[in-house]
Amino acid sequence: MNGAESLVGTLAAGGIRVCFTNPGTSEMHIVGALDKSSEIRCVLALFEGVVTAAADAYARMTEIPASTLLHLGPGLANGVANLHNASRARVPMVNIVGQHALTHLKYDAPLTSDIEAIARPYSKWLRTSRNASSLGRDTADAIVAARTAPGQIATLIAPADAAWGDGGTVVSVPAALRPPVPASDKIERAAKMLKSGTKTGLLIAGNALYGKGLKLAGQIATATNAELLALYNFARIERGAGTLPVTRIPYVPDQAAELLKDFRQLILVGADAPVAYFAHPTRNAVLTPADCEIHALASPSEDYIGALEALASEFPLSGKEMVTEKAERPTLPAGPITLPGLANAIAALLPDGAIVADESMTSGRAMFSVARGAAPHDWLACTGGSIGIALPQAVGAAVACPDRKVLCLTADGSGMYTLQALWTMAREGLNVTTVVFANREYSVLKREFASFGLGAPGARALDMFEIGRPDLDWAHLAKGLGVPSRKVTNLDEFGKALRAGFETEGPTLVEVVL
Ligand SMILES: Cc1ncc(C[n+]2csc(CCOP(=O)(O)OP(=O)(O)O)c2C)c(N)n1
Ligand SMILES: [Mg+2]
Repeated sequence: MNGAESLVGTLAAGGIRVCFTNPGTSEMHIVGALDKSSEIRCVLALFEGVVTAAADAYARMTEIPASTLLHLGPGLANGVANLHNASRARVPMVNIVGQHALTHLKYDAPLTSDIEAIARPYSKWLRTSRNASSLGRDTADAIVAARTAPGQIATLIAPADAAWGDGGTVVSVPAALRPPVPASDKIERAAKMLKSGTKTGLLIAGNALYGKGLKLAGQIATATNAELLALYNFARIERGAGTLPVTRIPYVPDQAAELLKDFRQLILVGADAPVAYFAHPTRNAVLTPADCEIHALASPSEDYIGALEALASEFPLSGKEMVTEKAERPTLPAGPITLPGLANAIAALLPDGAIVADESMTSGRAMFSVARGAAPHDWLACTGGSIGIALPQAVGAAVACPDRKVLCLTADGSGMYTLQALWTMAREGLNVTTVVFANREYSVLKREFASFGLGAPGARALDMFEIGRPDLDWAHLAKGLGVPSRKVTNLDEFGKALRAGFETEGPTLVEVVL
């Protein structure tokens, strides 16, 4: 077999079932090998930023890496912003990036670039294959690296002559190893902190925010009165009626500091200590009080669930009932569009088991808390602050979980970075309902400008914050990309359109004119 066939065979042998792709000439033999493989579903996206965010969300929902297929340096570079978000989400991912035949590099042909230099900042594992006989082994190593806890981005650069050359073999991939449980002194210190009676937060991340991990964290919180916290930029949280309440630290630094001001102890499980997204000339970057003791119970490369199991064994519930979110669906609002009204409508109509990909920005600040008592669901956030994630995230979540409804909440500015995702939703018939909050501006940037005391923005600044003139017509853009859509101007229409979206097979889009 040729190298490309060994690459694809090894991906399949390593349990990879999906490849989000945007290939080019240098990847043709890999395309040929994918063409013959019935084990890997290929999902084409029309921009690489869609590819990488879709692979990210797929991994958030399945804990299994997706592969990507990207064209040389420029293709990879187009995908880098959402690779940044994926690296912050700490997900597993196997990128396959084509390279010219090694014999071709000396010509410095137009598409030649330093691919390793582009990949390095976002790849915990990076290798350029040398020849066909090494491609299978390199692919297996990439999968092992991607699955190394908590999940890593592995980038394999596959030269065209390695792909078309003979002598490839499919290499078996060892089962994923469970990461190490933190040393006992780390667990003992956390237990001591929790027994002290001081106000303590358990700041959890990764797989501690859903399933077994969240239940264990909830047991500890119930038994000790600690509060479960998540960073604003969490990857995925299981929430809604019957789930364990987790408080999200707000984005706005003053609000975050206010929330955290009484905590004297913070125990981190896979999470970083909370800091402001940006520096400010006069405000603290660190969001916890100066005298707050911070202890990393489990670092990102350790076993969060193992750590929580060990800690929970010190805190039996002893008959105490776990506090869970009460079912609380708001009544469906009517009348003019308001942000609370939109939040209530979404919480009222959210289907059981929905996945919410949230980049609602300033329009959605209240949505997360309003939906706490809605039907049980998973919520995906933007982990790295690089906007343009939610639409492709919805693609990845829908491919990962075809039996669940996906709600994509996107602001109009953010949505424009990766609106090509709508085409993939249409092409693949994905059950995604997209809501676009069309406020015709980069609203958050106006707020940021004000937060620096820069006064009223002048005409040139306003031109950088306002995205009207011309107004984006999302309903038409969606139709042009194959997604049925509606523009709504009041809450009655919004409720109807949202409900219809959830009931429709395949994607729909609702443009909310604000
Ligand atoms: C890749 C990237 N480019 C630029 C920015 C800077 N930025 C942050 S928010 C924002 C605009 C957000 O506007 P929109 O999505 O419409 O949300 P709104 O603030 O209007 O609610 C921009 C340009 C960024 N975070 N990431
Ligand atoms: Mg906007």
